[in-house]
Amino acid sequence: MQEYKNLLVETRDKVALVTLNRPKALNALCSELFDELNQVIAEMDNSKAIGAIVLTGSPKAFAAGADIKEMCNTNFVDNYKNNFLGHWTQITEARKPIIAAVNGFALGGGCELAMMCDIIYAGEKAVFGQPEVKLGTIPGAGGTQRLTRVVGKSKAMEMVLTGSWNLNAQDAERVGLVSKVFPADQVVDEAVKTGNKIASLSQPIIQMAKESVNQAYELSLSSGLQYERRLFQSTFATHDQKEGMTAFAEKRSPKFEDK
Ligand code: CO8
Repeated sequence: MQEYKNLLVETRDKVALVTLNRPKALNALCSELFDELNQVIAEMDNSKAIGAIVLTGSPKAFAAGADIKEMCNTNFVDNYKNNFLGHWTQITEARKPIIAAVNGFALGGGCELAMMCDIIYAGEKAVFGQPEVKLGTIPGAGGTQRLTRVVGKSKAMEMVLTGSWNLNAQDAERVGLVSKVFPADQVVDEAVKTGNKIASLSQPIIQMAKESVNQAYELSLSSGLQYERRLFQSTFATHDQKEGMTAFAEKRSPKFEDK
């Protein structure tokens, strides 16, 4: 497997485990790290051997935000011309499910990166926050948008406007930002377990299910329901739908063939 400067990549059965690895900067998201992340996610998304991706950081920090030192002297015109952060949301285009396993700080871009994933598991000491206003800027990759849709206006405003009001793991689970909280040393293993459970199912069906859930953030209810129904109907063109339902009727485990 290719070596990366800011990432560690390993496979665990059918799951790619991608670990942000810039410990001295608490995994601050510099451009090079993000380029590598986009590259590895695209590669895993296209790998037949991989059915799900787990993204994690260190015990102290999932990621403490975009790299402040790298961006502090950039200017508006260059950022605008180069569409700064434009490709940082590329991972949301992955077809395979991505599970964030968050320990420690998930601040600023770190919180936004976790929210770009499909499922978030958190360790008991995880902390989610959007401190950008304290740096004289605002969230730039979903902190005012994805966060608001999940936690609602009042909590999102409190987090974004004060910059110091953070959600701990338990509160993040209560409001639905995080789906489960685990002891810190178990969160990665639990995420990998869930990833392998997903990877054992039919990949085209999982892909359709992810695509349909994501439309809930883009479409009106009636359009979303229509989209869902069409994809549901499409599943009946697959081998795996026939196999899944036949196996149920025959009281045996299905053998999905990803077709
Ligand atoms: N950028 C660059 N370096 C960082 C960052 C960061 N975001 N966070 C920490 N570091 C560095 C520190 O400078 C320090 O380096 P050094 O040892 O060379 O001085 C090292 O990491 C360790 O950090 P601390 O000594 O500060 O560790 P503490 O345990 O004392 O504090 C904190 C931990 C509370 C997390 C603290 O480091 C902190 O407040 N960090 C900044 C958090 C922040 O403001 N994040 C938001 C950044 S702006 C942003 O994310 C914009 C989002 C844009 C979109 C991104 C798309 C995904």
